[in-house]
Amino acid sequence: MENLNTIKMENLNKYVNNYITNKYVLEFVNKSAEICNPDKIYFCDGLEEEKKFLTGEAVKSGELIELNQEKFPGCILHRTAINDVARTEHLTYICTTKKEDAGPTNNWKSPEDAYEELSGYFRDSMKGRTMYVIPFMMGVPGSKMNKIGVELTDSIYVVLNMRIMTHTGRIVADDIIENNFTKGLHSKGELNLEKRRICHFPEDNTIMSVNSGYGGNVLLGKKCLALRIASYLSRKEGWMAEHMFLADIQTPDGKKFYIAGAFPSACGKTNLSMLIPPESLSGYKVRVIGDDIAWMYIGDDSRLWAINPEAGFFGVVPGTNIKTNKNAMLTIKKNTIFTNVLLKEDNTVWWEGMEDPPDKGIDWKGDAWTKDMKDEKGNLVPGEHPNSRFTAPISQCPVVSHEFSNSKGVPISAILFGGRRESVVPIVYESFNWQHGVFIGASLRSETTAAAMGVGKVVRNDPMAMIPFCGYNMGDYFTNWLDIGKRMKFPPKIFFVNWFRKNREGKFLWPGYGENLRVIEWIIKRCDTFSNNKEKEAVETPVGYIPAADAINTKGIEISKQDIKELLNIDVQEWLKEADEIDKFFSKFDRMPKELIKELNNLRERLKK
Ligand code: OXD
Ligand code: MN
Repeated sequence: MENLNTIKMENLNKYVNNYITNKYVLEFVNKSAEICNPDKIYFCDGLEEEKKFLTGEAVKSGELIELNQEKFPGCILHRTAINDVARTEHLTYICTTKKEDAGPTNNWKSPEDAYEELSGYFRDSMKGRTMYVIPFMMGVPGSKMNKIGVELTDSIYVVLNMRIMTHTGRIVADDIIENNFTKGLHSKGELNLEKRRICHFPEDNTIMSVNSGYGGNVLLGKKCLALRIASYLSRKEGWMAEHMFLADIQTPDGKKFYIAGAFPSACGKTNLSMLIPPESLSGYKVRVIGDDIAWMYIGDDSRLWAINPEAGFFGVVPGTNIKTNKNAMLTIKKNTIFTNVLLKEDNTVWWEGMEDPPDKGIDWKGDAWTKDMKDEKGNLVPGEHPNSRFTAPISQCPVVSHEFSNSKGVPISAILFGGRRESVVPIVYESFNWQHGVFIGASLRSETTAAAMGVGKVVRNDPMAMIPFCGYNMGDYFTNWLDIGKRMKFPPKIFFVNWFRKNREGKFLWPGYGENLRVIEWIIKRCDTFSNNKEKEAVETPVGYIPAADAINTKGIEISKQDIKELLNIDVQEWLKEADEIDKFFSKFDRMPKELIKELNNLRERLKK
């Protein structure tokens, strides 16, 4: 093989199972091997036998625990290091030549400095280990949106996750044309938090991640490629890469609506995308297309179309149970990787709320655990980590939409932005138009969750739920949204939803979960161009349209008129303060589009009237 001539014999001798001939891929492997110095270089083919073989290796080394195969066929458990349980946003960088291209919301390093620092951390990091080469594809087979990457990693956990989350192996390798792929290099290194770095080089189409083994930091197809690198590319190429679920909703009279929704991490995208309709709305069918990422483009019909570039769910475990999300529970009964949950004595898994607690087990840290164990403050010790996860194929979900594998994607009727807000923000409101909708997305604020390490619980600005994931200057990102709007004749309507509003006693006002379909029903009616009573169902307020008094169907739930009123309440003084917070955030940007400043001024004027 001619291409192999360029590769040092020393590295060639390490090759196992190589079937790749693309010279650029081999060059990348070779160069990375020079630095990381693995014992072996194994080319993943993605075949079923390989999964068995790698799982066996990882079970032998203790990286994975095989679960009870009768009760959980094909399932395994992994425990991360205690200092490595969530995305580390403060150690995540966008490395562009000019600092202003990363913008005020990203950590920045110059590519030169970053490569130099990283080569130190990667030096000999794979000594005594195998480097796994994973060709992967983000997208839907046959879609023109697809992107290809090659991830090199020293973690079998990563290989097995990537097999679920993306399309990997031989079926992908043939599609790599020349140098047209994202290069991803990952090493667990020493899992040293001080030396952890998740670096993106959008100008070089490269990602480097070191000293972490946590999914969001190391499954490089997901947040790193499908959001950060893809968002950068989408700006150049005129499309959008978004942190959104995609759901297929069928009304009782058979109409179809596809909705996309951007909520920050751990705010219920997975639950909403596969919810079970309550009895009084049982004529509806909700089917999932995606739970985390959407790639959106303008179709020939001048509407916005979307695909889910992922093949798996990397879902949050706590709060998932038969009552809150039966479809997720059925999805994760087989071929699932659990991370940081409790291991029971019968080699099955448990987490708070899943079912009655076992008497004892081994907790996520690997320590013996009993159900009445308390910490120094007298609180019960949880068996699982608050950001424990499941990785499972989307195809296993009982309500997977057949559109999941449609390479064209689906036309979007409504975009939802959502956040976790105890007060101020009503349960739902609708924008006046696309530009105002972009403003609503850009001013999204939400309480932080356990999905990111070390941010505490605060309300933070999280435009379009993309603050941790936008791979370039967010001012330019807003301009991209506005530009896309200008290019569409039939843009989707844009809404904001907030399931988390509380009353004065600190209790949630809205039951949430499946009942959220009641709000979705109102949204759908607003999007239905053939519905003749939509005007009657909404009231104009300074922040947008809200449902009229009886427009949300409450048949079958106990909720007082007063609570509904509170859920829809817009307090002018609170909103003026909200506008000040938005203003403070917007003023960080040199590149804030003037249209959004105008929208902020308009909001203030409407509130003052
Ligand atoms: C995720 C996240 O894992 O947003 O999806 O953290
Ligand atoms: Mn996410």
